[in-house]
Amino acid sequence: MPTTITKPGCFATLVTNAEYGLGAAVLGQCLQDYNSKYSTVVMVTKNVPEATLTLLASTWDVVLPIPELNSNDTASLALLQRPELGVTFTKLHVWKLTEYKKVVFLDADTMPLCNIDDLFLYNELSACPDAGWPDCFNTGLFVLTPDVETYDGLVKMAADEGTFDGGDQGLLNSYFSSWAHGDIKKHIPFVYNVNPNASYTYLPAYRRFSKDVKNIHFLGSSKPWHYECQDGAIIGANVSQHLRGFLEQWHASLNKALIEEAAAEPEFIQFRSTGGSISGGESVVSVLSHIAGQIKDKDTQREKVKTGQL
Ligand SMILES: [Mn+2]
Repeated sequence: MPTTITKPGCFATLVTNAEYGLGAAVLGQCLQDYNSKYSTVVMVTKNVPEATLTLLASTWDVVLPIPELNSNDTASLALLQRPELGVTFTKLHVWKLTEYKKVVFLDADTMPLCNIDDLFLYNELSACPDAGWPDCFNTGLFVLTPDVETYDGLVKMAADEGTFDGGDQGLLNSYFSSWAHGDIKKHIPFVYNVNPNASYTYLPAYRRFSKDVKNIHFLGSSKPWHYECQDGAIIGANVSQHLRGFLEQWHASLNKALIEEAAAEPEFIQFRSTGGSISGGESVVSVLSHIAGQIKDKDTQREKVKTGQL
């Protein structure tokens, strides 16, 4: 009988486009920088461009292509009738990573500020309270046990009942509904999932505890990749001081990931030989815009292929 090798655990995230790819590159880079002893798995869908996959391969242990919808099982077929749930459904794939005993899922718009391996001490389903409605957990970070039965149960619930907020957070809170008033050991401290965009209603607590923050979650529509950063400084006046610091840290990690990537890719070596140096601030911005341009070109190309323009 073959032995099933079960690995202790992994950090996982999901990337469905080039922008979130930049976010995941930073997340993977931070996990590496803080010497996580766990494997890292980035799940990618078919829309993710080549340049992004290359960048992710240098910052994550495993780049795992997953289907957006799996038409091989009945529960999934029911979901096909509800295309608005596509991305939600895709995130559920994390329950299929059954070669791992435990997974810590992190959104691609999160940024650890230190080693967060202690999250593996928690059991399914552990998460932090949502700042908007603390009786719900926020699904930007959660601890789970991969299991196909749970996956099927989640898919069935999504197909039968939908999700009350249109996303994965509503669905997961309905499925793991005992979280709010059940085992307090499944409540992860808020410092593991802090939104720096929030204009805090409890500012004294922010002042008192913000130095203990372990993981930043850039919630909402404005993401770190929407800000321009030059010579290590965020351009733009309407950014609060604490958000500015985290954004600059995010861009510094992205530059680090891009420099390592540039060093490994012949086309970037060519870029260097044409006069660009990748050690200084300004030139790092050039490398970034070079890669961003390449990502955009490939996306446009792909869009044209899809719509038959090319
Ligand atoms: Mn998020």
